[in-house]
Amino acid sequence: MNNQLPAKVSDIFDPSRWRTVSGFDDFKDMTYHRQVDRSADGTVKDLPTVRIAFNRPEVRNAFRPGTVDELYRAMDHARMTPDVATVLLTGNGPSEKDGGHSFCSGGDQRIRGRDGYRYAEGDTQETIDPARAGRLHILEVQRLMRTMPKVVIAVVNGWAAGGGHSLHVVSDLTIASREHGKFKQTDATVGSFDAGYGSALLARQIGQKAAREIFFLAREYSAEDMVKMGAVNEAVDHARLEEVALEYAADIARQSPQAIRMLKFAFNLADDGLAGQQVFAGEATRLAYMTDEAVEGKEAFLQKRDPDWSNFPYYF
Ligand code: S0N
Repeated sequence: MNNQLPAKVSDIFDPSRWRTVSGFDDFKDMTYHRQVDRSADGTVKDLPTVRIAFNRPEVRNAFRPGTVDELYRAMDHARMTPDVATVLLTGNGPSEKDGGHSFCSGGDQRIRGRDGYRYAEGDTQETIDPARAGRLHILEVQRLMRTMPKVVIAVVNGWAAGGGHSLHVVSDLTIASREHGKFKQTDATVGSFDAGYGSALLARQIGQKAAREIFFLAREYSAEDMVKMGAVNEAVDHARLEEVALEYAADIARQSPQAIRMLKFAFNLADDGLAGQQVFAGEATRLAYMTDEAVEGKEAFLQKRDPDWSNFPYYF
């Protein structure tokens, strides 16, 4: 375990509360931290929250394909870490260049080509790896956030624009900085459109008229505006944003992990159609495997006999 105090990556990041997650030292565009409790005797204990953050404040935390690869890796690692209950998704900064605060401003427009996104600045049609060209794989991250059995909280410390706005929409909860949290759906302004969760799920959350206003007019909204619309859970003093996010995470960690999983998948089910049903049903099947009845079915097969269901009623 890497127990060193991490570097201070944002104005509200308290290094004493975190350790850098090892195995992710190659990250260029993201940071990945695990919450810890550091006792006076030097003992460091992991707590059940991770912090995944965009780390390109000079471009308002816009994502390029490499950023999305790193985001996916961190999110998937959090998904598979059994003692992690909550993921805080946020942005580092502010920008050293102009002091601007940002959560995420969506796809990096400097590398957008006619056929999607170049992998990096300088890539050309000739040099780009075709397997990596034109990828909109931020949608894979959205699906992972939506289906992972953990609570994802968008901690909106600055601008949430374009594809960054969609990431807050797909998060389970959103808390935002009262002073710096700003929301603007710029997709249509730059000829882009998230016609999936970013728009349709937003309409389910806040209603059709409000969602259409956000997309069609591309206006700027404050954290307080978004709380009134029902798109944000709470507007918080900027200095306390990360602390409040950790209070949310502590409350979540007090609940039954099984109950949280089932509730998240139940909330998703109706809006996600058969894909939502599949995720919910997978968890129900996993629970069923833990019953004596399911064990009897498996044992009967392995013992080459008929199953005996007599101990298992059809009606409770
Ligand atoms: C965020 C905004 C409103 C902030 O304004 P502010 O504070 O005035 O800052 P600026 O001076 O504008 O910005 C500071 C510097 O940062 C650069 N920059 C900002 N955002 C980006 C960006 N997205 N890409 C590249 N650079 C960015 C500025 O250029 C500036 O740099 P310098 O100092 O060098 O001039 C404001 O910045 C803003 O409106 N940003 C653009 C927001 C935007 O339109 N984002 C893209 C929207 N589309 C997507 O995100 C698509 C996402 C996606 O992948 C997708 C998903 C589903 C389906 C389709 C797609 C698809 O790709 O099409």
